[in-house]
Amino acid sequence: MRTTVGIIGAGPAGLLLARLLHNAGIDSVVLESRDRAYVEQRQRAGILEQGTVDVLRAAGAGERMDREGLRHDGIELRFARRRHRVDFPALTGGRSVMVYAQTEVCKDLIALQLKEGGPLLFGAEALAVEGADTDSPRVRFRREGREEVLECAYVVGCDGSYGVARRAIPEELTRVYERTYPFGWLGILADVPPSHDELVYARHERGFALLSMRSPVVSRLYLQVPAETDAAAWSDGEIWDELERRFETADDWRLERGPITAKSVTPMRSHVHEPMRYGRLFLAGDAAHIVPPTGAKGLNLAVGDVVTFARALAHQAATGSDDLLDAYSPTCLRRVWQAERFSYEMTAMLHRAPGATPFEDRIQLARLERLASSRAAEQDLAEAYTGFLLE
Ligand code: RFL
Ligand code: PHB
Repeated sequence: MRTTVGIIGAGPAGLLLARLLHNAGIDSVVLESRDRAYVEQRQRAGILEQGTVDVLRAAGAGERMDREGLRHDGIELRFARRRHRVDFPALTGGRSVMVYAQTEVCKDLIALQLKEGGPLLFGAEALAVEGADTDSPRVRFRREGREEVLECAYVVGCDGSYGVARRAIPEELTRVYERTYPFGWLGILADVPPSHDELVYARHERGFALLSMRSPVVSRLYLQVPAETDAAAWSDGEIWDELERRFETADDWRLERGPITAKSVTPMRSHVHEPMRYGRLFLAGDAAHIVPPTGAKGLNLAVGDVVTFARALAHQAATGSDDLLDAYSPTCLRRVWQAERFSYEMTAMLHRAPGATPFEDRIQLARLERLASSRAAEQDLAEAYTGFLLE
């Protein structure tokens, strides 16, 4: 099998890249190790930056998002039983975000790809990328028990944080920056209308909590828990009790309860792999970088990477110049490090580290007080939350 761009992974990065290349008249083949149902149901991100929304629309993948997505013009910060709203359009000259789940973005892109695009092979597991430093890189993969080879002009590793693509980059050229956190998020889906019409990020002595949503009738909620927590160790009643404590306010706000339909724990990690390119192999999305979910940046960064790659390759095809391909890694890494910084700071501001001292608690509260009383501080958060893609 032969193609121009071999794409490993059909998460948001790989699927959107295939669509952008198709629109630019460049052919590709997507290899995905899991089956379609698994990819469409994997619960993850929920917030799309303004720039991501614009990209999906321009790619012809925004129709259902515009019908069913919920535009959000702010978030609430909750601390010391107080509530503070951050108004995005007022602080950023009109920017907002969209609540539209990653599962839905993937479903829309898969449907488009199968209808109009090139091959998207499920159950096709990439085993290795070979010849990345030559003009004809190859992906060895296994499908239905048989080994096959995909011959490419370029390979893009969109295979997530446990993928194989980055192993093809020699270790001596690689630098990894990493931080693990001593806590994770216990996330639930519940069949109950969200108790607030915008996301609520809560800082509490017992730990962080987040109220999000998937639709007007489905809530998505998270609790900070110690790393290595088993989700099954928490009963539904215990989860609701703990959420109620952490979201508590001085006014009469109430948390509505409902049946919990899914429950899982996500570890928290910051990770950057540099460079994001070796020869004709490019890394995009979680394959190159991980952020803790507090800033809602992971999916949006993946979109930024593939937009940058698709533009660079279209430029190469039109002009014969490799300039933009050569600039891929530094261009992406500038945005990646801003998102790493923002996600790290949001995490530090809102989570309670085990063993935090009273001094550290006070500093955290002072930071939140500053946000609630300084337009400049609030504006910095609003700009970062609504997006780096536009910058
Ligand atoms: P993905 O989605 O992990 O997709 C990688 C795909 O590659 C496949 N694969 C392979 N295929 C073939 N051969 C191999 N050898 C392969 N190895 C792997 C996998 O099966 C998979 O289909 O990476 P991608 O496309 O880079 O997308 C990244 C995003 O999924 C991720 O950054 C976000 O979900 C992060 N994230 C959030 N991001 C946001 O922008 N906003 C949010 O609100 C947000 N919330 C979250 C999140 C992530 C979370 N978790 C579970 C980590 C909330 C949570 C709880
Ligand atoms: C989500 O809805 O899953 C979500 C929202 C905001 C975050 C992280 C996750 O910061």
